[in-house]
Amino acid sequence: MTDDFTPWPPEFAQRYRARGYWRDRTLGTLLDDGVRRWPTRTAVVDGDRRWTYAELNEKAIRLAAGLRARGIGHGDRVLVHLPNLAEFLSLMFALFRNGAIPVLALPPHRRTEIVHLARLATPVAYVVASEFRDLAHAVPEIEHVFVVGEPGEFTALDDVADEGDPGPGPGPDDVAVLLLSGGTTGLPKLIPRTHNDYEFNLRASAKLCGFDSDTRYLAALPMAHNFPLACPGVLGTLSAGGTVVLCADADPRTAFPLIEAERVTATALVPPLVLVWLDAAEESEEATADISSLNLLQAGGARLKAEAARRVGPVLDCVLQQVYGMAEGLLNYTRFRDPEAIVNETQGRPLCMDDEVRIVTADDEPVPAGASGELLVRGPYTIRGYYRAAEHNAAAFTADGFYRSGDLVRRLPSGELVVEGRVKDVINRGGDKIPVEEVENLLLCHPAVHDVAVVGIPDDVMGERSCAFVIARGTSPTRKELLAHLREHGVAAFKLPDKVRVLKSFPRTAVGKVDRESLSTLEIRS
Ligand code: J2J
Repeated sequence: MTDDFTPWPPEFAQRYRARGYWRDRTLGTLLDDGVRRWPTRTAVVDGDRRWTYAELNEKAIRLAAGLRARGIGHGDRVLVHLPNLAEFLSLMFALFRNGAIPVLALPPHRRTEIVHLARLATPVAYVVASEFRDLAHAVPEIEHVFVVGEPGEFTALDDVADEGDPGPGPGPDDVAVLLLSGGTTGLPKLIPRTHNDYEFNLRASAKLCGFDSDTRYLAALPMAHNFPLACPGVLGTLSAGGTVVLCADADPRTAFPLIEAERVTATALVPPLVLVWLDAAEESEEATADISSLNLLQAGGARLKAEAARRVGPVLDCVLQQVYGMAEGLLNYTRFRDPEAIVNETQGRPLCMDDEVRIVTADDEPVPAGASGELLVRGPYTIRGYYRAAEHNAAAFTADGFYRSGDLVRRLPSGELVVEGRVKDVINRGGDKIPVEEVENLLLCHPAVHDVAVVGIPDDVMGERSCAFVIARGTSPTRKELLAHLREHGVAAFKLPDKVRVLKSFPRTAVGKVDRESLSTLEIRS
């Protein structure tokens, strides 16, 4: 694995062990406490299916054995493309035990993303929900296709489960999961998280958030994302002996009745959904379900406006926690005891004392106290390199191992961070990250597009929406044509430009680059 993964230097690894961050446990053992102490307690609720800890564990072990019987084991990659289904969890624990590495595609991903992930990770198996199982035809090089639900011409995941030995399993410094980066320029990168670092990530997060065996966590966001997966998310909940309640989507009409029925205590949302929940709770006071069991609402993935933050307590009658995180590692949380102004107006402070955060100028010099600059970070759960990306890593990390987040932040004297913008070419559309270059390259393949710049435009609800500025080749293309073109390539719907504007030429910066900032203001003024 060493070509694919950049380990922490030995002196750091030693320190992280000595301080108790790394416990040399693998994620497969995470369920063990629950199984030992509360075998009959409910681990996961998915519609009318309820699995106890013992059942979830047994399913995971049988699946791990079945995968091994098919030759899938330690170090192999398995591309996982599932919405919030209970099988997502049995599969994750099966892979954690068996040593094969889940590569977590997001549910909205389509052909372009799946083909890219397959090329990058060279998986031996694709586990896909029946609703998008046809995508398997786009990646014929993947040997096994396992389907959750109606398998059609493929194998049902249920049929993989087997008696037998799940195999020796991985070591604690092995890669446990490959997460998708939302933070990088160009094509999406894969983020190798080890058992040791991810176990710390979710354990420390669960502790900070007070998760215990009474926690009933609603997975409203797709679990394939780091935030609902491990911050503390579903894995943090299961490590604490709580119950995970799966939600097909985060619409209040789906989520509120579930909160009432399952007495949900905690959940995580992106800011646009916080607004939707606030409006739903305010508008239909009588008709709405009783969501009084909800104690904690985490908001993260994009900047939550202070006005929205202030409404959460009074309207939803729960505690708000802002989470500024990244799949690459660093997590910042506001704390329960923080004054209201901190909770409403900042994105919190680092999870761990050994998260080393530097805020720097474009020349990598530290900014004066309180000034804004790019956040660089290293620490016990922040990666030292992307997977199979040597060239990109040289730019994305400093020589001494700090990850360049691309985020512009400033630090308050009290230590909290405020996210003010970014230096990377990514549009944050309400928490969904749009890699600008990827979309531009697809649009450039359209015959009527001579040149294109995809730019983020400020938006009250989403934070940002995307606008494609196009210089036409011949007749100007319409938005409809361009969207049809992108759909034909099969890209996640959140990457489709919200607007298209045709220009004669692009404004340029002094060095001749496309001036994205003036494009953005051009659209605001129009
Ligand atoms: C502003 N920008 C934010 C916030 C993330 C918890 C929460 C979020 C993510 C996540 C995550 C933000 N305010 N509160 O993995 O565990 C932007 C930043 C950051 C990028 C990372 C978690 N919270 N962001 O969103 O890997 O730009 O992770 O660098 O998808 O989202 O995106 P991603």
